[in-house]
Amino acid sequence: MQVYSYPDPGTWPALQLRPAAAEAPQVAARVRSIFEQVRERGDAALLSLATELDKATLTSLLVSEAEFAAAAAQVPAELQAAIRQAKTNIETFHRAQREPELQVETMPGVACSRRAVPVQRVGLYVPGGTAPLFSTLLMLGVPARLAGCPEVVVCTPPQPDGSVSPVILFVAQLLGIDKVVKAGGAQAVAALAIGTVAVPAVDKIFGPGNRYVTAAKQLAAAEFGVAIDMPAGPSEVLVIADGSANPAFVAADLLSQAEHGPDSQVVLLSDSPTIIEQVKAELDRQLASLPRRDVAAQALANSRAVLLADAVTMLAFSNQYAPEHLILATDNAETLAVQVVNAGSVFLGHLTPEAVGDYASGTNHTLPTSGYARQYSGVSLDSFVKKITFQRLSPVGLQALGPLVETMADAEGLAAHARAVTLRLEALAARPAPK
Ligand code: HSO
Ligand code: ZN
Repeated sequence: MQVYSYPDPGTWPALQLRPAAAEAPQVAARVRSIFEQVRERGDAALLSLATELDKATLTSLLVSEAEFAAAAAQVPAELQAAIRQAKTNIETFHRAQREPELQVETMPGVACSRRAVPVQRVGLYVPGGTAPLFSTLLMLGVPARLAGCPEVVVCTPPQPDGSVSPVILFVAQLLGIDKVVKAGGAQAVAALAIGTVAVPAVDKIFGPGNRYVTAAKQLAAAEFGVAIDMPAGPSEVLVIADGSANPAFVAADLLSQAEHGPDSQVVLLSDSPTIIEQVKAELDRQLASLPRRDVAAQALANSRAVLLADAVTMLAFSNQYAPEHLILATDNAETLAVQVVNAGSVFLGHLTPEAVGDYASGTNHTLPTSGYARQYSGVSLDSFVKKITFQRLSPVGLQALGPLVETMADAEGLAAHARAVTLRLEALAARPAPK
């Protein structure tokens, strides 16, 4: 981890560059070619890409009933209980996000309303590979179910033996999801966007993934008329640690992001040179005992510690970086939190590791990365609904509003618009007056 001391704000953008950005053009080209293959050969392309990229020879793309039936017995009771509690917490937080139908009379006789309606077909991408992230299925499946999305399809990469992690299947069953497709990476996103025999095309694709998945989602959104939750890419965390921080806790938090992938990024900001030194020492110490130390070490090589003058400067840096996860490892976290304007999810104080949000506090872990926290929110119940507006005019409403609309339509030179009102006003005028 490189240390930068009191860098001039003019150099901050260079320090805030995400490692993935540099390779974006090659990734985009590869993803485009995968979309072509899926478009041309459908399920056959998914099967051959599973062999090529996941090293899995599949007999079927869909998880079978027998595979579902065998799943729960392979999940230890303790893990099942933890998953059930996490599901409850995520449900509690996301259910509270429901909004009642909005009904407003803007003028007498002009009734406007807005109702949340579920996105009808959703595709949930669950990362697999070296670490099958069943927690992601909870984070996407729970709000999809609460929103009432009628069709839910899960895609997740097969393991080399052609199976899907039993924990993922256990969670799918808990959520009542029976369509799980053994497809990962850009090809899964392509299938969800284009549709194949095994994989229905969907209206919106959700889920985090590596840069191929992220690039595929962006292509799906740009050229295939599919919505995406957000460009969620390699995971990242920024920790603001002042003199009150516990260096071992901070190092553990940094490593918990670093172990996600070699392109993950972790950033440490501190106003204390001592804390930076202690965290660095802890990183070395803790790294040695991690099973995924090779991955974490590569991510750390791309990562930075920045010594800054004070809390105000650290927050300015963080807001400019717009981290996916922001940990405020300070005694006065609440005071700092008020000043956060760009971040996906924020973890306050010394006892709130990012890991609790990744699994079970109740907040969603599908969050904007790569600086998109400047304009995107993380996944929430809202991500699974559209808000449809309705309006109805009574005779009184039309008589009040109609003449204004005629005037405005005339002024825009749109005579048919004006006539749509005029004809109705004339019909009203011709009616006998109500007794
Ligand atoms: N930190 C990841 C989510 C995750 N962590 C899943 C563990 N499992 C992206 O926010
Ligand atoms: Zn994580």
